Amino acid sequence: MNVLLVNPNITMPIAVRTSPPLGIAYIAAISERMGHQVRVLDMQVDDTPLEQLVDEFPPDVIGITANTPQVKAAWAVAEKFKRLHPCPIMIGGPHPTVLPEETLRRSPIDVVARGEGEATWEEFLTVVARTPRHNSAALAEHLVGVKGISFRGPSGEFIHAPDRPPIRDLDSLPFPAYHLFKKEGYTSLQPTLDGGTARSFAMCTSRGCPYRCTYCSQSTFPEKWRARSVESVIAEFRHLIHDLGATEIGIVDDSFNIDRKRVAAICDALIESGLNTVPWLLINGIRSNLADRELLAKMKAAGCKRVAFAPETGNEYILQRINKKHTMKQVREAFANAKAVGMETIGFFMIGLPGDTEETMEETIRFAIELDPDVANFSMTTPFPGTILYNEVLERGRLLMDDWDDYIFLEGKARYELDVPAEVMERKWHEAYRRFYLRPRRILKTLARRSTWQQLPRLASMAAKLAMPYHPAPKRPSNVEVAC
Ligand code: B12
Ligand code: SF4
Repeated sequence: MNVLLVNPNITMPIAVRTSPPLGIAYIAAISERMGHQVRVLDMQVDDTPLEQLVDEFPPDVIGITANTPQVKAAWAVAEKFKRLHPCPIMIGGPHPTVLPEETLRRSPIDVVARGEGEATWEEFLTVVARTPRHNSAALAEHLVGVKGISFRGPSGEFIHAPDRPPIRDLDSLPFPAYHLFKKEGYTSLQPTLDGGTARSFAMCTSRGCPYRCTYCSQSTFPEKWRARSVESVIAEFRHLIHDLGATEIGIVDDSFNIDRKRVAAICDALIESGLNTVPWLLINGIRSNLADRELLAKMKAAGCKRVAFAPETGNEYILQRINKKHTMKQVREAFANAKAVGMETIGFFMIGLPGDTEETMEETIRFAIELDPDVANFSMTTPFPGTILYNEVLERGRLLMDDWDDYIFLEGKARYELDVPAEVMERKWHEAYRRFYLRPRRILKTLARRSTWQQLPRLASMAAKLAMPYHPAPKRPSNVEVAC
């Protein structure tokens, strides 16, 4: 069959094209392993008109991925495909996993894959291959028994099959099919720090997260943490570097360092095999409570150039409220350890967490300045559907977003009101960036980086926005009932 996989476009306040999306790359690899012809349309870097695409490659089946801000674009692209070239469509990703009925109601998409998608997709392709074309009743009939999906039954009712258990043996998965993506569309993973020229790939060495932070969408995916073997991870490093010419690798695991021995063994193997010459970055925060100096030194020797930690807040009480399970002391030690071994650091902070007041947000800003990472990222706390925070806001707060398109947290707009007014969160967000980046020492440090000059227009526009005095946005109506 002709299998088409789509990453819908999304409008971000700044360009974040980095490496090919990993979820779709895995789904593509599964399709190829089954012997199908596969084409990937990453609409974030590829503007091939859909009419031209279906002429060149008429799909027998389409798979679409969607996080929350992408979901409306996903519905729109599905509509268009159903008009141009009707065929069965399955969607997966963090948003439809949490709200499958919404997608079935608001789009012509036939099936939602909830959670990890590889095995579900494999079974779906088998079902599609044996179902007569344009026969949706037969498709629904054949889908009975497939785990981890939601779809409509014969009389339009929603059917939610039981969850699919997490994939136990991650080594059994093929490597992501990066050869199907347009390499020239992607930049360095962290262009603000590295310029835009690296050939970058994302890699996932383990899946799942045993923590349950109240604001995090991963807490809606399997709790069980599973890891690939050291051999499998090294084989993928080798493949990315030798076959695909990777000059940078970004590890996206949710909990990369929860098994210290495994990380040490991966590092030893990278050093022994000489693969430690290509830099790798931890683009998702690793656990601060498990980042001892010895381990970080080994990671540095194995090629790890930069590590991210997620202190989130500078207040112990808020840390407990969000169930972060680390302390500020552990965060201080983690940053000190990383700096001591010569690694660059990124700190993820959140403004407007539940329980935050003007004073605690001030503590967060001061903590960021004290830790002084190479990059501090201040996110406006955004309640994603399915999270504990989302439910708390619906119960006793006010959502300030009209649409799923608004679920982007790179901008300084408050997303909800719970304990403090939106204006205060927005002012503190602006202040956080201004006070962190516009310190004389920090300005000199930024000017000394080569990437600053390579990324000058982007940085200048960001700096101009942040240097402007803060003006509160006009008051917005509450939309608690209709989140989108
Ligand atoms: C790396 C990453 C990024 C990178 C992306 C780089 C890249 N090359 O893709 C960057 C930094 C650009 C980024 C940006 C954003 N991200 Co991000 N990101 C991640 C991260 C850490 C890893 C993603 C990943 O590769 N996962 C591994 C793959 C294998 O998993 P997967 O994508 O979920 O795919 C599996 C299933 O979902 C399913 N599936 C997915 N698609 C499909 C399709 C079909 C047909 C099927 C059958 C199955 C299926 O099967 C896949 C394989 O099992 C995740 C956290 C996480 N652990 O997933 C957050 C995460 C996806 N990001 C998130 C968010 C919010 C964003 C932003 C919106 C943040 C913002 N700034 O506002 C932007 C959106 C940017 C965009 N363009 O879409 C949230 C999404 C929450 C939600 N409800 O939508 C997550 C879950 C983080 C979190 N814990 O909250 N992100
Ligand atoms: S924020 Fe990190 S540690 Fe917390 S649940 Fe999400 S992935 Fe796990």
